[in-house]
Amino acid sequence: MRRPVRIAVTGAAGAISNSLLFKVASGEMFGKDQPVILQLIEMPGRMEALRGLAMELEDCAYPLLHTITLHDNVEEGFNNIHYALLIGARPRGPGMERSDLLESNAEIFTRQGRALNDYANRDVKVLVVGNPANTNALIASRNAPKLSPSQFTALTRLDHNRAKGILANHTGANPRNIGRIVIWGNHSTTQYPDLHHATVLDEPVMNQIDFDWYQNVFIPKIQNRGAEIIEARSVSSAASAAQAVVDHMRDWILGTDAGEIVSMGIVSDGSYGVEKGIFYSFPVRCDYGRYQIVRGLDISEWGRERMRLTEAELLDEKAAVNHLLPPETEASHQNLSICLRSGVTLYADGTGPDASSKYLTTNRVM
Ligand code: NAX
Repeated sequence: MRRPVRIAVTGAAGAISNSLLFKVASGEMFGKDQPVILQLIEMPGRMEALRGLAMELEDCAYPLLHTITLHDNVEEGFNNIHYALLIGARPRGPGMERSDLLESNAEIFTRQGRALNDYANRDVKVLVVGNPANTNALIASRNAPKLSPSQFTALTRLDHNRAKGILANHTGANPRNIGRIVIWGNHSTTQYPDLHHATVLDEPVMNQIDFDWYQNVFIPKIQNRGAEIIEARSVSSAASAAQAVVDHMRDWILGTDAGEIVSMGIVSDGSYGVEKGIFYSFPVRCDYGRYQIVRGLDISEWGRERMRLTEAELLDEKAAVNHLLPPETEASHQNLSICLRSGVTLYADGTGPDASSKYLTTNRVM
């Protein structure tokens, strides 16, 4: 049995966490031999609800659930953590403009980035779920100068899984036999769900589906799936989002299946011509806690246009929160090549951010 890992979850009494925490505690995320310590964080007014949830977790008597601690602030909740699942965010209220939403979440994620910088384990791996997820990840990452941008990711796995499920339904294939789907860009309606590299039973998907269906039915369906679910059940996707969080983290830490590609929102290093320094969903492969962008996929002009559209939206979002992005972390986000040892940012000259820092030290046991 391994030593327990510490996992912080914000928005821990919310709908996604209500599904997620039971999966994490039962070993679905990091495996049946990995004990977990859950450091659960909520708003002060939600602590009673969180206490109730913690009691339910305790009542499941999960063998892997080592400890639960409850916190009403991130500075305490992020202490020594190895993983951060940033789910809590300010929802869009009536009459609220998109820029207001960006701004109010920017404050939350600025504070969380700083707290990760100051209190988390140096090797912490962060997944941002709360919307706007890509730009919230950027804000958190830019506010954590001691951490590498490659330690921050945004969730686009739900879009990836949606694409797989809907394609499986359309083709009659088992989702297990579908691979190499790519979600490019933002977790929003501008995302580009790309099936040009996807396969069903190792045969190209594009030979098996009608292009009109792909363009006019499939793509808008994936882009608008979140809204469709809200319309049907009056609340947003929760169980499927929790499953996507598990899949994202499991693949990141334990590795993707051989030959498989998954989609993760990560800081752009300029691959595929995407502007550096924004959090953009790319095709990646993971191995031992590292991720690497899958390079060399052929992109048609038709696909490029869609990639640029979602990139433009992310650049707009970045511009809207630019005043909250500290200039001191601009260079590490612009001049980055993601090293095979994830968690380490190399600058173009091959050095790390500060040769004298304890950057490479870690006390993570896994
Ligand atoms: P809920 O409203 O059910 O729960 C959110 C919880 O977060 C609440 O209990 C609230 O008190 C808490 N919270 C808010 N600000 C906090 C802070 N600063 N620190 C700690 N806790 C805080 O929402 P839920 O359905 O769980 O969704 C959470 C977030 O995920 C939303 O922003 C939502 O838009 C986003 N989603 C992102 C997805 C993605 O694929 N990236 C998909 C699912 C989901 O829509």
